[in-house]
Amino acid sequence: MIWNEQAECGSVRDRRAMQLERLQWSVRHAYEHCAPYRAKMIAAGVSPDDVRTLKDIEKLPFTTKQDLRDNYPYGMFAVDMEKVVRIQGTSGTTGKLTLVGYTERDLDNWAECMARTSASAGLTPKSIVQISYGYGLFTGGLGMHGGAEKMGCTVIPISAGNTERQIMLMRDLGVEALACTPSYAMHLAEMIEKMGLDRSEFRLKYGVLGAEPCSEAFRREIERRLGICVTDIYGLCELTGPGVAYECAEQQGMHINEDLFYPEIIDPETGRVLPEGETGEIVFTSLQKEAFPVIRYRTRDLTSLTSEPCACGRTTRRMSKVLGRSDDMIIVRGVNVFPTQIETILMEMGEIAPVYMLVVDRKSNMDTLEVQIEVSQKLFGDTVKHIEELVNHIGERIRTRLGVSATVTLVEPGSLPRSEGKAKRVTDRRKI
Ligand code: DLL
Repeated sequence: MIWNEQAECGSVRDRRAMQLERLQWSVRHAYEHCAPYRAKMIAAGVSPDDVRTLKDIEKLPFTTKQDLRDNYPYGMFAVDMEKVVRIQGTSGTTGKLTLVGYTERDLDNWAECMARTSASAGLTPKSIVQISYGYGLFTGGLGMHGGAEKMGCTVIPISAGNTERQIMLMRDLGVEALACTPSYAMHLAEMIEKMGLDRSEFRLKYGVLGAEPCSEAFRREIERRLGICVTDIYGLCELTGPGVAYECAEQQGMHINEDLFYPEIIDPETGRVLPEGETGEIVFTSLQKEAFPVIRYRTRDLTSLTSEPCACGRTTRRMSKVLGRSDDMIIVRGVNVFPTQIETILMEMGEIAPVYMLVVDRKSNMDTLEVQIEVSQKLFGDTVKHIEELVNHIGERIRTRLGVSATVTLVEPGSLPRSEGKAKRVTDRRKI
């Protein structure tokens, strides 16, 4: 189902004209009401009057996480506090929190984005939705909540945690859609199997799963184990939260809510704007945000854009699944490795549980990479010879595909930590 024909399926020409008008408003709004934006534009020798075409956006300076940190907590707000009705923040646990604000209209726009997202994932006003994203400063819970309620779904705001109770409610209430991170969905699937419950006792059909990178193979495994269709959703609190982009049933990348967010892909090293189709860092400019406008915000997320038509009928540009954050990328002896690349290899093996941890260390000035993988219960009782073969095979695939050698360690089922929110896939001991 399409929630907003005009915004999602309208003509591209009309959309570009609307984007330009909104971009001009947004840049002026930031310049006039937010001192750090004004200072940066003046230093770069540009003013809002210089934005005459969409391409002129490239004249504007980038905004980084550091700018947000330097102006913590209210320095980047562009309206009086009496207009700010909500504060949310990042899920990050290190360093200063990133806090953002919303006006009433910002919240309406956010709920609109999430209603589009929910409709695109298959939800209808009849759906019962279990929201297992965390509620609180993290935008997952309240973001999904606003959109699902706006579309008229029955919402269960259970938040993350207490997995057994989640499963009982899911079964007893006939939940049709689950909203949480992919890693938590996988954990729920494992627990359902462990509790000896049968899938036929559940009415689950859809998963609205995002907030962390997830390989295509990991998605398929969740779909198989829970018997659902999984759509990916993307966002970050700096821009609003979830709902910046969302997949449709075609599962061919995420449609960007282009009436509200203007995307660009840049080379993370040089800052040069890259042509469509190339992979780089996605940068967003908000087009209507009042309380917390963002101009060319560097997300650090690596992806690519396409404007190829999509079979669903939406005409918005799509971003591919996020490969990872440039700061999640580990560099092992000069080779760039993303957890999702290792995940793809592991998932192909079939015999291991989809739970793993990459441990990077430095011994005698050499980087080492250890891939710890949980074996499945079935394999746990298997012959030593078979297990050795499996270990060699995984190591070989990592070496040939990624060009880096790794020690593969199989660990007992259930021994690696499970996450109720975003999974931690890397332990980098070099930084300790
Ligand atoms: O994670 C917002 C969100 C909540 C998105 C629920 C989707 C679902 P932050 O806590 O600010 O906001 O973290 C934002 O998470 O820059 C990406 O690195 C990562 N991320 C978010 N969605 C995806 C996704 C929320 N679908 C950071 N795939 C972003 C990969 C994602 N990474």
